[in-house]
Amino acid sequence: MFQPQLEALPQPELRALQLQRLQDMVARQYEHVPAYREKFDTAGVRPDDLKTLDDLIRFPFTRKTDLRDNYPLGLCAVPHSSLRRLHASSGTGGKPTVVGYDTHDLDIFAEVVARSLYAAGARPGMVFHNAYGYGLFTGGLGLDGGARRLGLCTVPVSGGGTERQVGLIQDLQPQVIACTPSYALVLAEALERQGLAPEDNSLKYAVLGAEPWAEKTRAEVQKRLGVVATNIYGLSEIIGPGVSNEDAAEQQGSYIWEDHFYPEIVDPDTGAALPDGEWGVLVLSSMSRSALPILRYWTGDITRLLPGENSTGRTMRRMDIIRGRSDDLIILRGVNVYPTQLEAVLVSLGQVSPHYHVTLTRTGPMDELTLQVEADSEAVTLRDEIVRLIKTQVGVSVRCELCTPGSLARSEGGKLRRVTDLRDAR
Ligand code: DLL
Repeated sequence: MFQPQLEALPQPELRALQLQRLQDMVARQYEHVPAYREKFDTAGVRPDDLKTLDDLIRFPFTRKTDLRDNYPLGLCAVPHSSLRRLHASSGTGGKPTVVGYDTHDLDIFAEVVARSLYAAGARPGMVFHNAYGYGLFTGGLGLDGGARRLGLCTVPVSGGGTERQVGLIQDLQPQVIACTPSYALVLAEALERQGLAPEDNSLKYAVLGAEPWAEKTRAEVQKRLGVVATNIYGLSEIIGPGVSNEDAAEQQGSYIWEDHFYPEIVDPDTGAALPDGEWGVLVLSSMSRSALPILRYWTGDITRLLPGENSTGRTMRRMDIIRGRSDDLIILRGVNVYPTQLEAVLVSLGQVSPHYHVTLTRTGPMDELTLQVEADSEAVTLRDEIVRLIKTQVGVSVRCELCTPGSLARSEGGKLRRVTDLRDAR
């Protein structure tokens, strides 16, 4: 552990710390953020109603629309002159979401990312190939700050320029790499094209996140890059990467750094609290942020908290992989489908590359899902096999098109949009 005294804090102390930090946060929000005061008044709650952790459910959610309605910095709880960095989401329609950090927030950011990198296998003195985008996206600079805190030597290569990345990996011999899982596969392909076997590269640990990925993809990345791959999760509204990370020796769910981020799982339709172990929407409160304290943020990410003992001695709860976003959910003729379920089927087949694209169309009242995958030949039997497996394992009928290897869009280091929904464009 990077900070054993905190990561293994006895649970009663952890709960007491969380309560105290949440109480401080709602008091600050009520006093310094008019939009929160209004939300609390509308919900009929006051800061001193938060007497136990169970009282939290009486407080309102914060949603992406709250950040947009208060664009750019209306939810900021400190004078703007104390801000030291701004990040922004790319904003898929509408205004981007801007998040501000003061010195204290940047310290927390570095601390939780350092814990994450340590859990992922990184150790001081290692060389770190950071292929997350530097810039307004929190990935590049976020991992960078944590790596410095941990004592790594960072190669800030950022996203894109795959051939150059391969050259840098060969020349600078990094042990740790961070990028999206889809980009890890692109790099694996590029290394293979150069005739480099997995054991011929220096990489040992891969820290992958920023987009949903299936467990089967982990096996693929580990095999083809010769690494131990762990999941890093986070979102800019809460801090950026480093809300949680798996332990490399365990790979059984990501530890949420619960002294800073308070997790809840709620029903996607009703918002009602769900017990540990049940799948629902992850809701997070950033308890110790000073510039942008966010209460009960509706992440839209579907996961569950993993109950039970762990093998690392940490006392913080773990979360499972993100099955998808509540708004990524494809409802196809009444069946709920997450893109990662289709991905899992493809990867299990082994004969197709794990690059795929989903297009949703509507003919009359019927929704159609067309899955494009890359395969070596126009093998009809392979196409039929994919359709059959998706029918039996996911429960939906889809159309499948085989495409020439290399023809589908690749990740350039950023997030890859795998679904095009044309159903409303009638
Ligand atoms: O993606 C922060 C990040 C950077 C995380 C680098 C990990 C590594 P945003 O751009 O605000 O922040 O996007 C946040 O991305 O709500 C999830 O839907 C998705 N996401 C992030 N990490 C994972 C993951 C960064 N490990 C949104 N698995 C989140 C699945 C993820 N989805």
